[in-house]
Amino acid sequence: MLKRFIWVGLLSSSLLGGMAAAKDEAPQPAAAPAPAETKAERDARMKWWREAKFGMFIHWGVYSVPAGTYNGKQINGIGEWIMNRGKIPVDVYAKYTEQFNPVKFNADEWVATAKAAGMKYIVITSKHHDGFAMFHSKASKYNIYDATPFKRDPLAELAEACRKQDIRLGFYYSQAQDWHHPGGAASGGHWDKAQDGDADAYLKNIAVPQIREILSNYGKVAVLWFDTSMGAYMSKERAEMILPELKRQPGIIWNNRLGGGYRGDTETPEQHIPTAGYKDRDWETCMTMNGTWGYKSYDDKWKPTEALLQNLIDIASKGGNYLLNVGPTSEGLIPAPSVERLKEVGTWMKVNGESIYETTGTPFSQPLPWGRATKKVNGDEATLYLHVFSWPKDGKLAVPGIKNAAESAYLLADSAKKPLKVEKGSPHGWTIELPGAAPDAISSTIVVKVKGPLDIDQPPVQYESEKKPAKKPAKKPATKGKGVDSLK
Ligand code: JFZ
Repeated sequence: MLKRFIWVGLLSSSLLGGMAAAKDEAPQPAAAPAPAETKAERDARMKWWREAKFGMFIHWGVYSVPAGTYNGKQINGIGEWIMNRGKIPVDVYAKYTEQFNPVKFNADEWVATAKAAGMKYIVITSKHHDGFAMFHSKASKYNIYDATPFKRDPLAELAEACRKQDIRLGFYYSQAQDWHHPGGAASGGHWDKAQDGDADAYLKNIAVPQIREILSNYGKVAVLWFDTSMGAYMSKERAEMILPELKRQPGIIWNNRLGGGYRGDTETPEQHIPTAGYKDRDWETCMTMNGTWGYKSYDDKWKPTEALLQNLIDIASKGGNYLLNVGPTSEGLIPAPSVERLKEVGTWMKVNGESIYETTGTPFSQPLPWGRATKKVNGDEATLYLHVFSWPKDGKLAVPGIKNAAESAYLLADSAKKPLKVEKGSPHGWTIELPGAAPDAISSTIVVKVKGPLDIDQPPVQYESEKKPAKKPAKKPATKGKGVDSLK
């Protein structure tokens, strides 16, 4: 009896610990589905995504009309949650559609903005938790084509622009939470009788048909980004009403937030960068540029370009992707501070993109005091990219533990590739001699070519997914808009 008690205690504390470590991700699967493809097939399917490294997240919907203010009051939390946080009645919120006329929306410009920033793919909200479809849906009139003066289908226009500019397009779809259609789930529970209804009917008549629409009517869809499974709401049976629809897009990549025990293709750490990435799992950190996903007129806590760029480099050095968000206005414009920052990121990427795209994570298991590293390994040859955030004052960059000889080294910003002197340390490591001034104020890249398999004397790395469960489960911060996916 006692034995069993201890066992249960251990089990639940390790479960909780595991959840705390993976706090932003969907609950781990009870039973993962049998792999339907070989590793080689999976690698081929994931190839473009793994090489892309950098994408644009777009949260755009009717919430851009209230833009954070309801009844003259600023509503706390992330902008796209205003209906829930403000407990706005369904019919009152639906009235915002009358004012939603984003005539300044220009799909070509949005895609060009993403492309110039160095982004390779876009993921846009086709329907967020507020239940409003940003496309011409036949399954519900509550969509931008039928319910607003705009009378256009932004997803169709974006799909066309992405095709023209060679950018991959993906859709976010809130499959469980829907605060408009009867039977949809709502974090914290329904606040309006109009939301009550049969969940299976909601799945059958709204979510599944709309997922079918977005996967059928817009050409190639590269990514399906589910969100907030709402624990028991998205049961295995309900998830399996949705899953067959994915077959409409061979090669599609989907994330770990469907629910029902399905892990999907990608982990989705949100608003943070894991300390060492995930072993054997693809992952993508999604992040806002200010404090909200959906537009809020008064949120101007913009992260400096330096932070955005160093995040991108940090993520690449850990083998992940960066899905950086913009929240366009109800006029259809990406806020100027976002555009400005994306331009600056693009300027850096033009020079340094080679050190990000198609790279894999750092070969060093320990943090480098001056910055980060990425690499490309090609058979018996490797290229190391050393990303120097803090330029050494004495002009000497210490690279610890490496045993390989450096064949050549140069600054990526130097088109002449003037060789840098690399001195061998004892017993291992290099000292690279650098010019006095950093070529880039935020991060300068040094390219080092190496022969033979990389050989570094260092302790083993500990991945995010291998972390020991905490003794005590970390208490979840009671921040608004957080902890939703882990709601059971
Ligand atoms: C979800 C959405 O609710 C939010 O509006 C936004 O779309 C974001 C990208 O995803 O937000 C979440 C989901 C899960 C957690 C936190 C916020 N979580 O598990 O901590």
